[in-house]
Amino acid sequence: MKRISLTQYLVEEQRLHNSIPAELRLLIEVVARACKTISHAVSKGALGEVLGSAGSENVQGEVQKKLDVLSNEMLLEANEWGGHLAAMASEEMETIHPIPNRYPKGEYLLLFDPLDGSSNIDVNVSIGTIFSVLKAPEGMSEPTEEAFLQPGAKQVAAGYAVYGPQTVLVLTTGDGVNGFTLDREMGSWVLTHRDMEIPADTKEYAINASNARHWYPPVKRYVDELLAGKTGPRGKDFNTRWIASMVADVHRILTRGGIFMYPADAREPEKPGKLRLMYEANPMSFIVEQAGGAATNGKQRILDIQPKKLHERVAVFLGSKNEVERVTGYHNE
Ligand code: P6P
Repeated sequence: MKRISLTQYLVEEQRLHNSIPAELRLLIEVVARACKTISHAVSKGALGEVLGSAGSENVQGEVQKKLDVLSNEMLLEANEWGGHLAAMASEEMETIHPIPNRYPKGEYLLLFDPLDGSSNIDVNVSIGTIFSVLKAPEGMSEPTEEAFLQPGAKQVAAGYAVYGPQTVLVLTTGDGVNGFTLDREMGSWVLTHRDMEIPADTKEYAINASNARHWYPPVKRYVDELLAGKTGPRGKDFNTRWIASMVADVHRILTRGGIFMYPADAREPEKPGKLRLMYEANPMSFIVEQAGGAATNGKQRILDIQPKKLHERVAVFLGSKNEVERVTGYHNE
């Protein structure tokens, strides 16, 4: 089988769709290279003395793992000198990260969750990196947080790397979704999942069922119907999976369908959900929609949401279109 590398794919995409100018290709290749170094560090585990906590907290008030901090630094260092970015933002940093004056600035904004699913690091369960690319507003001299607050529909690229039995990079630049498996011997990303598609129907759902008593009625109704299976209104049995690593759950859905839900619930009524809009929900929603799926916050399309704050949270229902539309319909009744 002829192997197509990430670089060859990006060059051919540019020829076909004129959607990947040289600066964006450089950005994607630099992020992909950083994901290779993160994969290497993650796979060392205890041998690399990178497990455990860093003894600090992030802006979310979550304990940072050593690998969270390491991965964040790897992405910052890889991207700040290339001249393709105006600024960066990360789940692990309270404020935006401007490009140091000693380097040229570019026209793109890069947002990322450097290592999502950190609670799984120490127990050797798949984790991942999520990234989102926006264009900096025209004529912006010094980037501000406001420059980042664009609806997800404005993304020019989004992707994730899942560090599991294989390390796979999944990418969209607006013309479908493609996956690349890391060939560790050659150190190259090889196209292995061309034009990924999410089936419109599914028998598999992902939600943390331990929160069931806190769910609002539309979610309770939807999940109760799934639990009723063949004997209930859905007329078929369902299966459940919850990896507690969004990247791994989304990758399963891109590979074989399913619906992923992290709803708002009564535990903290003022909190719209757990997942972050800018660097978790938006990139994953762009990818899911490009693969023929759907993504809402229960009420509206996630990509249409106008962000108000860099680290704002959002409820997430994404995956197989017919299931996302059903549970969203229950919210809008
Ligand atoms: P819970 C990981 O911390 C994360 O942000 C997502 O990757 C994951 O889907 C979710 O939180 C898991 O949350 O409440 O089940 O631990």
